[in-house]
Parts: sequence; structure tokens; C-alpha cells
Amino acid sequence: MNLDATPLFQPFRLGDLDLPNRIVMAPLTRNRATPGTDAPNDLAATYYRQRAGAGLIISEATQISQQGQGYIWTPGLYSEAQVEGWRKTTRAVHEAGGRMFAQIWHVGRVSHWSLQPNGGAPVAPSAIPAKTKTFIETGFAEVSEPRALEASEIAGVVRDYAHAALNAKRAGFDGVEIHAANGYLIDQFLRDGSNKRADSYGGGIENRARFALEVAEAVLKVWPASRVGVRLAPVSPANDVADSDPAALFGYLVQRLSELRLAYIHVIEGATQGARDIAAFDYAALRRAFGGAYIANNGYSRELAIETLGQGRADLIAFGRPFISNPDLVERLRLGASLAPLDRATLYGGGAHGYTDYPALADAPHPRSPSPSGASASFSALPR
Ligand code: 8OZ
Repeated sequence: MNLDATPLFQPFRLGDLDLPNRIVMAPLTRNRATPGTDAPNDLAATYYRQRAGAGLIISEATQISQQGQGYIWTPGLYSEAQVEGWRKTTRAVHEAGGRMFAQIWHVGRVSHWSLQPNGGAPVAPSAIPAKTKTFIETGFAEVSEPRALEASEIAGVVRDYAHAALNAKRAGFDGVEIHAANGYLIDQFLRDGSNKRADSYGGGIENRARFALEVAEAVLKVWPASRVGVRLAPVSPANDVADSDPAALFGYLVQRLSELRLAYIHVIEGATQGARDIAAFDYAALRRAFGGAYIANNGYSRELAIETLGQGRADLIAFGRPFISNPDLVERLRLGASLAPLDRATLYGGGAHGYTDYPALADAPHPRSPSPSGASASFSALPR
């Protein structure tokens, strides 16, 4: 179909940033940080620079502390080596004319003792294990049994978010996105299936939203609201979370985030990996409740993106997996060119192959070699 791509290429003012188009590169976990330091390496700078045509790049999820890590070789933003590593990426993206936010992340109970400080238990709002897997040095593993955070520990975790947000600034990012989706720590506090606390962080919606709002307020001490967004996944069951009334919960949260004047909400419509219709949810109501921009995400095709923008149902569209195999996705969407398929075997872990060696259209035809079978240190698709 020959759709007019114009809506995708209208500029957009996000907070106080001018984006040249409506295409956002979604956060994508790639597990290629330097072993030992979890600092992004030079390859990461190349990978993100290749994708700088996006109106906005959001970094892969980046842990705010070692306690916040749940998978092997994901990058952090709490040590000097990690700040130095990210500086190379933000410099490369800026040199290529792009803009980039850091996605700050604490996995909560979605972790394994081998990744935790002193081999301890992962932390969660309540001591309820998630039925989900992670990947560690030896491959896929069941997540470890979590312990409930003491009330007295929560302020320290909030400070870790603020510290990472400050480091994002020092590393040259243009802003931060708070990861409150996909069953990680903030989402675990939000939803009543994973939060059974009896203190002021559990119970009713206002209490369950308290942690998310404290994190947002702490980040706002470091960044102006125009440079802060939040990612939400109101109905996603990813990592074994569920809520009895997502419309009320996320309606309340988004209204409060709107009062904080955040730049955007970034909403996974359905469950990641393209399952858009898993549950009915009124995303338009969420958009109306929020004064800033609405970034829509999940399984958007060029056609659906153009239609959604044309109908005013979103301000920006985030593309995830298509950006992995199409570094020049923006140009391909402009031309209506076909998209290169994803090699799932090189998604998580490994080196340049399946990371920085996907060709741009201009460089094609270059048939890609199949990934070596039994490649070490890379895990194919997550089982969820
Ligand atoms: C895939 C593999 C590991 C983590 C998310 C940060 O779902 C992730 C993630 C995705 O938000």
C-alpha cells in the first residue's frame, strides 16, 4: 500500500526539544555491556550512532544500582566507568544529529542471586516470587526468591534513581525515561498482584502509586520536567504482574504524573513483542488524562503508525525490534521500503554480529551471513 508518510515526518516539540520526526527508537535490551563493569563499550556507541535518524532514541534499560540488575551484561548508570562508557554513546549520537534519553531501571524481584550484591535475595514490594525467567552467565534461569523491602530501605532505592538520573546528565543524555513497565520494581509496587504491603506503599491505589511518584519527584530534582518521561504497560502480564483494576490505577497515576508536568508517557499498548490485543484498555482516556506527549508503542507497522498519527491518537510512535535489524529505519519508513528481518539468535548477548552489522538500505545488497550456530554468550528469545 502506498501510504503518505507525511505524519511520521512532521517535526514535534517534546518538552523543550525539537524532534525532526515522530519516530522514537524504543528501549531494547541487548546484553552487550563490558563484563565486570557493566559499562557500555565502543560498539554501543556505533550501534546507537547508526540509529540516530530517530526523532528520539531511548536507551536500553539501564540499572540504577547493582541491586537493580536482573540480567547479565545489561549496562548500569551508577559507576564512573558506566558514565564514561555512556558518554561515548551520547557523543556519537549527538555528532550524528540525534537526541537520546536514558531509561533508568530497577528490576526488583526479576533477578537472580548471582547478580545481586553479595549473592543476596532480590528485593520486591512483597516476598512473592515471579513466575518468570532471567538470563545469567550460564543461560536461562528461574528468578530467585525475593525478600520484601523494609519501609526504611525505600528512600535509599529512590535515591538510587536520583543518582542514576544525575549520572545520566553527567553522561550527556538529553533526558531520562523512568521504566515503570513490564513487571519491574515500580510496576511491582503499582499492581495489587505483586504488592501486598500493609504500610503506606501498599493497599489502595494512592499507596501503591506512592513509590512511582516518589521516584518521579526525586528525578525532577535533577532534571526539568520537560526532560523526563515515564514508560507504562497498563495491561501487560510480562514478568508475572497483574492488577484488579488497571483503568483506575493507571488513570490515577497518569493524572498525578500530569500534575508534575512530565514531558511524556510512553505506553506499551498490550504486551511487548507485539501482542496488542491481550486485554481491553482505553488508551485514549490515558492520553486525555495527561497534559504532555503520548508515545505509543508495541507492534506498530508503518501503516498503523501513519493512521494513528493521522487520527491524532498519539504524538510519537516508538518502534522496537524493527530498529534492531534496520539501522536506517527512519529512511525506510520514509521510502516505504521493505524492512530487514530480525535475527533472534543475536538479540541478547554477543558482539558486533546482529548488533552493528545490519546494513542500511544504501549499503545493500549485502546478504547477511547466518549467525554461527551454537554462538556462545548469546541467548535466543526470552521465554515469555
Ligand atoms: C527483554 C529482555 C530483558 C529485559 C523490558 C528491560 O522488557 C526489558 C527486557 C526485555 O522492559
